[in-house]
Amino acid sequence: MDLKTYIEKKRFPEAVYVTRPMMPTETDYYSYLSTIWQTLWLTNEAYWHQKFTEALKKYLNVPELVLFCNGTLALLIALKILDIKEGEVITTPFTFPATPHIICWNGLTPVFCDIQEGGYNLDPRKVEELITPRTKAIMPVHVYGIPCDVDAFSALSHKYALPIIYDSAHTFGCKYRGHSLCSYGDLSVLSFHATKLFTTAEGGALICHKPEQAKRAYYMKNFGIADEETVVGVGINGKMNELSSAFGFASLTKVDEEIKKRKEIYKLYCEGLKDCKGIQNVAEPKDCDWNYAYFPIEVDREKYGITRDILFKRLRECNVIARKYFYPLCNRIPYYAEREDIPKVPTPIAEKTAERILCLPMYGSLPYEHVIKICEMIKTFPEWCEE
Ligand code: T4K
Repeated sequence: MDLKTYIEKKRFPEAVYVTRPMMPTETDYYSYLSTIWQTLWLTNEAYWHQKFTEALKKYLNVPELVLFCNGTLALLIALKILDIKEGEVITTPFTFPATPHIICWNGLTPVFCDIQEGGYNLDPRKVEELITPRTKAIMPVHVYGIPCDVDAFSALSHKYALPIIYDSAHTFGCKYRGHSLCSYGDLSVLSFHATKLFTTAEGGALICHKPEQAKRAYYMKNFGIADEETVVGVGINGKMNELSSAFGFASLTKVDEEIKKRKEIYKLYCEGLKDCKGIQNVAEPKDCDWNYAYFPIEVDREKYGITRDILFKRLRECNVIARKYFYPLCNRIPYYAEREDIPKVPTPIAEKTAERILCLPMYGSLPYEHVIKICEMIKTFPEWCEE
């Protein structure tokens, strides 16, 4: 059999995407929508916004939570409420571009620091080496919902009096040492985008500990308006609407079940790939109730026989839409690479990881047979795929 015949034989008839959203039941959602039709309140912190905020606070067990129309605006405002006028924010290049972008939107300079060896998160020891009087904050990302070294970042925060803002976009449902992962740090931001484990189509939330910070964030996401005749400062429109809030409220009861299903899929992948030389998957993080939001693998070309990019291409040909989260690295994006004021810090671990990473399909409704077939494909590709 030649490669073409092999692919034709193996190909899924329909695309198997990297993720699919967890939807509320139609009955729940439609019944909740009737409130919107009755009241004609579509946005501006109405009924579902309030219900959803309270339900989320309870589910996540966090003191203060402010809803947003997406995670990026929540990140933008998180930095904004700290009132940093100029300087640098140390962050990771191994993230979605939203992370460094919002540092720039705040008029600040991102400094990209390398990630941990054998991990995906910002390395606190390397961060410490980059701290200077220009450093104003640290913004780590809990990549794939894997907890950052929160103790080390907290120690840095105390030692240098620097706020820690976690990009917790991937962490919904993760608990670390018994607490929601998004409750760590000074400020923390969740994303509820359609590709996330828990979604409101577009959406996000800022988690903080101080009521006055929540209040500032609330004003800032609402044009700086405090009441009909009072504008307390410059704001933006970052509000979540009623349709999204009701969607989130209706989905909340399904999250734990979704995580359970993903855990089974995680186990199936681990079993299916365990004897596959050169393919390494992520171990469950310690002290963590994980959310299994992603299933990243790393491809070691020497041991596996073909590169990540060839594997990616072959999977595409077979209708498996795996994704290179996160390639290219943010410090390789021309805008950042060419900005002369951004220190050119070597990030060899992140470089290596970005060349090897591939996220396989992972979502609760992914059929087990698909997982088994994808594992078989990955195991047998090197025999069939010349570079
Ligand atoms: N920080 C981090 C670390 C992040 O990962 C993100 C977002 C943010 C901050 C910003 O948060 P938000 O402002 O977005 O709330 C996606 C998302 O657009 C992005 O939200 C996410 N990270 C990033 C990791 O992934 P794409 O370009 O991969 O999305 P797309 O449209 O290619 O979708 C991927 C797959 O998901 C599709 O192949 C099929 C499935 N899908 C997607 C959509 C939109 C669906 O089944 N239904 C859908 O409606 O960026």
